Formats: sequence, C-alpha cells, structure tokens
Amino acid sequence: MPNYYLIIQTRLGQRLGMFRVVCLLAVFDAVCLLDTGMLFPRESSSREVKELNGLWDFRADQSPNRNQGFDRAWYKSRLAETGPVIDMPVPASYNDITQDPALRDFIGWVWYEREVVVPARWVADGGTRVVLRVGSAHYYSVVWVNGVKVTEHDGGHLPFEVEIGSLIRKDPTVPCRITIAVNNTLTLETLPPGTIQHMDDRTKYPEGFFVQNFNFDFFNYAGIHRPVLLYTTPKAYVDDITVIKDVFLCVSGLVKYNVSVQGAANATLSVTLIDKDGRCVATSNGPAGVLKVVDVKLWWPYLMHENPGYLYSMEVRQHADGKSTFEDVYSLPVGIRTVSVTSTQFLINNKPFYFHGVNKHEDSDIRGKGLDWPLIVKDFNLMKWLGANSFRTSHYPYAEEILQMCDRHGIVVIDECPGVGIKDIRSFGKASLTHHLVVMDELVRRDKNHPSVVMWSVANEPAAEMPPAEFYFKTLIQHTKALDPTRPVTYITASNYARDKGAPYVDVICVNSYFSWYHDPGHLEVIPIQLNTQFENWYGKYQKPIIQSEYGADAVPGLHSDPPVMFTEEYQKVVLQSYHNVFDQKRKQYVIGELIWNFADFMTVQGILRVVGNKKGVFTRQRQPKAAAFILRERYWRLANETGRLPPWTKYPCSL
Ligand code: GCB
Repeated sequence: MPNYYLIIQTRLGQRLGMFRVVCLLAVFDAVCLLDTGMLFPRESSSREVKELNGLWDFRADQSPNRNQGFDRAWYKSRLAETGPVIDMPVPASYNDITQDPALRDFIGWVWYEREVVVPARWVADGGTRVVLRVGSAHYYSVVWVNGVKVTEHDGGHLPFEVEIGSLIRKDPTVPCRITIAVNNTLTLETLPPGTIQHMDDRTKYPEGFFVQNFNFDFFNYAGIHRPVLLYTTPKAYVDDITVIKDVFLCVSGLVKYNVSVQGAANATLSVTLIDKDGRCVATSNGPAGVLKVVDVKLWWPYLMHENPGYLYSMEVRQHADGKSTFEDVYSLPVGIRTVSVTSTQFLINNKPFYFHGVNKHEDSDIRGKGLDWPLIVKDFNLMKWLGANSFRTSHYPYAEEILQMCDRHGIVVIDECPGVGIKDIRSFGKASLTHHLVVMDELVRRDKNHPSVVMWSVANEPAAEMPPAEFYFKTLIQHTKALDPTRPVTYITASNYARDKGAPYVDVICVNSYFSWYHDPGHLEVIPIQLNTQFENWYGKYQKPIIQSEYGADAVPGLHSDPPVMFTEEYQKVVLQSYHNVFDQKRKQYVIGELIWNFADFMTVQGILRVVGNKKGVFTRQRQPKAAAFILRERYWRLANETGRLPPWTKYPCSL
C-alpha cells in the first residue's frame, strides 16, 4: 500500500512570497482497507504476460440448491469428469451464448475450467512470481489451481489476482488447471444489491421456482467478463505506483509519485519520465519524489485542444542488488493535468470544461458484458463522430482497457462504482456500507492514475431521502475524498432537491430527469418549465455546479410519427432539443455538462416497460444511428467549436 506522504512543497510561489503548502494527506493509509496494489499487467524487460482468453470448459450447477459443485468438489478433478461441459468463450457473459433460456436467466454457481501450459522457465526459476489475474467476473468468484483454493472475490466489476508460483512448481509435469466458480446471486449487501424471491404457491409456480429482484435497469449479465491472464514479476517487485499531478503557471508540470515495493526491504528505485518522442524529461530516485517537467505538454480533453490525450511514460526501475533482488521495470502512462471545481465551473488545467457526452453500458449482442475490442474501438469512433468529449461509466466500473483508450484519446470520464439500485432501507446498514467502502478502495486503487478520470461517482439514484442515507453518503464521500484528495466526488441523484440527504457532501450535483417520459408522458411542452425549475431549485439550495447526468427518451428505430408520439424517433429528437434549449441558457450560469441517456440501446430484464431492452440509445445496440444521433452530433460539434480550441479541420461538422 502506498504510503501517502506529506509533501510540503515550496515552489516558485514561495519565491514570489506566496507560501503554498500542499498536504497530500497522511490519511491514505488510515482509510484504505487494501494492502496491495493492482497495477495493470504490462510486459517489460522483467515481466511477461500470458493471456488465457479463448475457450474454457463450462458447466452451470443446475442442482436445486446450486451447490452440487461444492458438495462434490468439482474443482478436484477435470470439470469434464464431473458431468457434461460446454465450450464457453472468455471473456464474455455466458447468458446469450447458447439457445437455452435456462442458461440465459440462470442464477447461481457456474463453473469455468481451463488447463494452461506454463512456460518452463517460469516454473524452473523459483525467483519468478507467477500471478493469476481475473479482469472481472460477475459477481462472486472462487478460484482453484490444481484443486487448491487460491482466492475468492466479492464484486463483479473490478480485477483480482493471486500469486500461484508455488502451486505450479509442486509438480511441474502436470498442466496447470485453473477452475473458477462464479455466482451472480445478489443480496442486500452486494453492489448492486438484489434479493432472491422463492415462489412457493404450487398452484402458480413449478417446484423450486425463484426469481432475482433488483432495482436497476440493465440485464444482470454474468460470467468472466474481462481477460484472465498469468503474468510474472521478480520476487521483489514494484507493487503499486501513485502519481499526483500538478501544473504550475501552465509551464511546469509536477508529478509527485509514490512507489511501493514488495519483497525487498530496501529496494533502490529510479524513476524516469519519458515524452512521446522518447526523450527523458525528468528523473528522480527513491520510493517517493517529485518529477518536474519544464515546458510541460499537458493532458487535454478531446476537442479542447489540438493535441488531446498527451501521455508521458513513467518508467519505474527497481535495481538489482547483485544478491537476491533482481531488476523490475514497470512503465506507467502519465497525463499531466489538474482538475478543480468552483461553485459554477468545472476546470481542467484551470480552463472551464463543459461535459458534452454520453452515458454508456458495457453491453452488446451475444457477448453481453464481455470485453470486446472491435466494440470498444467502434464505440470510441462513434463518440468522436458525435463530438462527445466525455462519458460516465454508468453504472459500474468499466474495463481498465477502456480507461486506457480514454487516456489516449482525451475522453473525460466520470468513474462510477456499482452502487446502483440502493433502494431498500436494509441496504443502508453497516455490512452494506463496509462493502461499499471496500469497493471504492478497489476502484480508486485501480483507476487513480488515469488522467481521463476526473471525478468519482459513488452511486446512482440511491433512495437518498431515506434517513440512513445521510450517514451512509457522508461516510462514503468523505472516505473517497480521503482516498483521493485530487478529484471531486459525486453521486447521481434523482431525488427531490429538498429531501436529498447526500447532496450537502458532493462536490458537483449530478441530476437525472425524464420530463415528458416518466413524468407527464407525451407532454413535450412541460420540459422547458420543469427543467428550468429543476436547475433553479438545486442551484438555489446548494450553489454547486450541476451536470444533467441523464435525460432522454426511448425510440424504437424505424418508428415515425409527426406530430411526435412516444417511442418514435421524432419524439426522442424533440425531447433532446427541448432539453438543449434549457441547457443553453443554464450553461452560461452553473450547468457544467449534459450526458445523454444513453449512447446505445442495451439489454434489460423483460418487463412491460421495455421492448427487448432499453431503447433510449441514440445508437441502436448494433451501433447504427437513430435520428437523435444527428441532433446530438450537430450540437456537440457546435459546443466544441464554441468552448474548445480546435484546429480548422475539426470545424467541418459545424457546416452540417
Ligand atoms: C435512470 C437510470 C438508468 C435507466 C434510465 C431509464 O434513471 O439511472 O439506469 O436505464 O433511468 O431509461 O429508465
């Protein structure tokens, strides 16, 4: 765990007589409940990575209590010996892979297994750590290697890992068999929460019938959603890196870093910052220090600068000591930028930033929530086509690979934890809060170094008016701020401004509203007045900047009507335009952003309000534009040309 340090940093300001003290809190250690890092696995001269993606053996435990796999210890032998297995791609949700509705809607334990040939040199060299890492598996996972339990993890959207070197060395002649059992059952204490309801009335339901209830609007896809891999490090290794960036007079960049090493008491470290042309621009030694970059190239958002997403590479080198410690090298991309908030503005590098972006889901045909590179790249191309400069990871942390794309392309991110659907008062209890704090620790630990991440969102639309919400959100937000004092913290509200218990603690008010959809359906004329009232009420009470974090309407592609009626493409268009008119007045005052709900159509549970999923996308689930996409595109490019600093060729779409 990085030792957060007290930096008493005197800078040019001191010379000018302005003494500035930057206290980056000794609280990190005090609040963070985790004791190891979670650096993204990267190859280097001292590290190798072996991906285990592809086909795994798979078996759902269909026994009535879903516990046969544990009762009969399926992990002890090859899964195929315990019963019938099928091919299952990793990464992918398992739900839409077969034609079996029972698997699509399955609740309980599923088992994955795969044998791996481990390179002989990894086995032979006892000085090599071999780490098994799962990018994410939804929701609860237990992992065995050659029948020995090695780890378990609670939570469906963040990575976990375990060192397995000693196990694979036990008998180097047998292949390494990895078994992962994953359970998608949600409880009142999971994030997101859910409950299982058994239906015992035999006149209505078959024997053993039960359903899972939850208060969120996306399909609870399950399985191994992100890459599984093995990677190596030396025995003594760079375990974590924390960088905190500051900019001085727009000329010098300061990168304060903190490196934690495991396996060596006194490691010798050197740190080098390298620019895109391969030039070394700053160096330092030791586990903590400051890299000063003269003529800094700042990290700017897409459309705010002609050279967005500028990244340096920070090379951390732990030197061999000639005896037991070997060299370890880790390179971390670093973008230098600042973020701050005033009562009316969101500032990046001290310049006002207006969020014109989208809300997304990790969701697509067949793969469900499985990481899929063609989809990721297509989505980035579509966001750029739209002129979107930002998105929110509604309603859970997305794959770190996506954040890396954001860093490189300058797409700004509001990074949300899976605190969605917290509506039951029992989910505000101690166990829920404790778990929520751990999830924030895991999220900040993974994403703290991404320049694209500018704000944390601790929840979406909780029942914020319930009495326990005040203590719950006060604790959660303060904890998150202590973990990361450099970024604002928020949660997304849909509560009444006067009764929302968490709003006093957030830095930015993020409001969701669906006027003329869930309220006054069909009455487009109410939007101007109701939206105006919404903004005036929130700002009047809190004097904090506001983001319209969701708004929109369902449109079934190809349905048309003029005058517009609900579910047609025309209705969706007019909803957007009516919201935009109000945004244009309020963004001159305190509205700092607008995020459409949603980028693309996505799957939900079946119900009378959803026609094969949620259709509020401006793109279909197959990423084809609806009429609303063109409205948004015209607007976003106009906003970009007004608020950004664009090279001439990017102005083209304005002539639309
Ligand atoms: C919301 C939720 C989002 C839903 C959306 C809708 O407020 O935050 O998860 O999908 O509304 O379409 O109802």
